[in-house]
Amino acid sequence: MIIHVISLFPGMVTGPLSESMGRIAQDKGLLELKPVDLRAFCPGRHAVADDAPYGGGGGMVMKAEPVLAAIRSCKQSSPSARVVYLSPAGRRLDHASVLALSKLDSLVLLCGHYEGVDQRALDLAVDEEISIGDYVLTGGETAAVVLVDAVMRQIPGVLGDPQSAVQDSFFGGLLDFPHYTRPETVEGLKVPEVLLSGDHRKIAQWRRRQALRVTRERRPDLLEDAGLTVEDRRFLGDKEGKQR
Ligand code: 4GS
Repeated sequence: MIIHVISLFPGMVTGPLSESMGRIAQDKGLLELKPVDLRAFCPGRHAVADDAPYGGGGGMVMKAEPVLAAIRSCKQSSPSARVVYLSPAGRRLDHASVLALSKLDSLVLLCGHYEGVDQRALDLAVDEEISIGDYVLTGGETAAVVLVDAVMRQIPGVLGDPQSAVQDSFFGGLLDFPHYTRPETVEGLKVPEVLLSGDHRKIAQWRRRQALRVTRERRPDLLEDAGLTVEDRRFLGDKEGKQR
């Protein structure tokens, strides 16, 4: 997958993604991150990227022409790329949209700084706006890192163990079950006995039930779409498949 990242501070995106799984995904050739320095598309000796807003008020607005030129230069090498602008006004990122994005060949991520980007650039060249949550960042770069991180781990071959992407939270619509590793006792707290039993059927059932319990406690809203089995419902004490 090719992901172009257009930003005035492209290192804010390439830096974090050059470590850990981002490094591995790129070294394996499964993710090609292409930082695009918006400054290179700003004209004049001072390469001005932003200007005061029409209508007055505080802050600065990123100029339309450099943004349009940068997006079009990405589209020259990736004509079918989907252009995404990271913004709190976008549709909230969730597991379903991450999965859908991971199936694309190429993406262009536009990261705004300051107050935002001239609306005309968005109207002309952006396919979709995506938000990573209801809060305000200083720039779209950290949001782009979150999006790329979540998307790349769904690309087949990025995770060493393909089961990891399948088993984690939100796959199957439930939160993750608790995990334990050595030693058997930490400050008096023991590993649940069943995990030492070697009985894989019982362990799978315990994990499923823990996931159901944690999800009911913390995110009961998720149970609606989790596709619960009859056995799941029986465990939750939900005979009619309704009352919880
Ligand atoms: C987000 C967000 C964001 C909005 C960028 C104000 C600088 C900032 N982007 N999800 N201008 N939340 N962007 O806060 O994506």
